[in-house]
Amino acid sequence: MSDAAHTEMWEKLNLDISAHEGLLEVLGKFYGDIYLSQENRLNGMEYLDFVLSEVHGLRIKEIQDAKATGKKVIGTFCVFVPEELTLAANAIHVGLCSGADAGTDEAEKLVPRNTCALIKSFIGFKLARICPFTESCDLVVGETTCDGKKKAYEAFGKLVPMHVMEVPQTKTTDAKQLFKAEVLRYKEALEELTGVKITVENLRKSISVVNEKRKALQRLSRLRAADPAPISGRDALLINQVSFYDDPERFTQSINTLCDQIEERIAQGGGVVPAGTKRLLLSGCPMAVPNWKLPYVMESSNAVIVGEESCIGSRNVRDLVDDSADTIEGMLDALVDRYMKIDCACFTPNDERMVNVQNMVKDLNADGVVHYALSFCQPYAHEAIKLQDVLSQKGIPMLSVETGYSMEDVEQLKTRVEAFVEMLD
Ligand code: BJ8
Repeated sequence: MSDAAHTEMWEKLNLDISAHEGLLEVLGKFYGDIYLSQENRLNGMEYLDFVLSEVHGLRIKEIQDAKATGKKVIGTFCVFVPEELTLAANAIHVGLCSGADAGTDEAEKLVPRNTCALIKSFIGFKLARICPFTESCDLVVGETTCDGKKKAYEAFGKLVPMHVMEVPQTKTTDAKQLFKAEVLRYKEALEELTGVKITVENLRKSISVVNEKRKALQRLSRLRAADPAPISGRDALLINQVSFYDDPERFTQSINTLCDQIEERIAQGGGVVPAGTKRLLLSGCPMAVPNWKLPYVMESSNAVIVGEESCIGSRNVRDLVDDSADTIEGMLDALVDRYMKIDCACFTPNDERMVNVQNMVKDLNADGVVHYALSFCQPYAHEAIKLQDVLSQKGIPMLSVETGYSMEDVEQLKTRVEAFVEMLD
């Protein structure tokens, strides 16, 4: 696509062209510094580089072409919104990034200043008119997870067409029934929006598509247990980020090809860093594009990230949907069972997460955990204290970090992470 064609498409989407250009420029520079400067990257990463370079270009063009044929686009902020239902209704499911500061001053007129950067970001992106994904959405689906999000959707719902799913805060039988009713309500909203009835056939197909995507990501995760680490944490995070907005079947195929290359590299004893490099598990809040600050700091501190215990990581990938049901009712139950296994800090209690982090440390041979909470995120800040306690009883070192999207604290973070890595020796 030519630059002029890009601009014409963005104008049709009512983007603020000069603000959007500024965003792409910063993103390109950031990507060059953090990603393209890496050594020993696998050839398969070229696919990810291409997807990212065209994320506001070709992918948006594909989406606009699909919309012209009548397809609808659903935007989401949380892994609780079942992609399987969206795809069964022949709609496109995209995660709306929220990983950079933009339009913050305007956003702070709608939500309190002490709101996490992720929430301010999705409001700011909309107000600043710089996200072609947000502008392409026919429906944005929110969810009642943390207080910050559920209250922010009241203001956000005035800016975009919005559907809010109620996500319970416990995992009792009654809570599961409530979530099932919400899954049903989402199914009905999709059917009304798209005019497509969700049937056993189309839901079976979409469950398979999403399971295959998760299996490819599980495969990638398992391969990262090797020492030397065959892929950097930054690249693995990017793969997980891209999984939220690329076409799912194309994505699965590309990641399986990449995994073939990783297997070859492991068989030859190769890696992205020398064997014995300190291995860290990154755990906590989701990291949306282009929130790469902390991974960059960690991997510039003589360490490599071997897993992401996060919604842009294991929390979105760990569990598959049981595909054995052959009625809509059975399939919806299977979806509810799978989604209610998500160990988000919004649940209380949320003891599964404590166990899952320890399992990841063991399975990925991690030397320590860096816990990441976005500033002003209550749920993950609370769980950081609990996790530190649980891990210290098991002799697993943990560093607790609270930060936002600004780059002001990079040096300070680097000093802390370097000291932590040295201590692992
Ligand atoms: S399932 S982690 S994607 S809610 S960082 S907005 S929690 S104050 S993102 Fe999340 Fe779904 Fe849970 Fe995952 Fe609130 Fe915290 Fe901000 Fe957060």
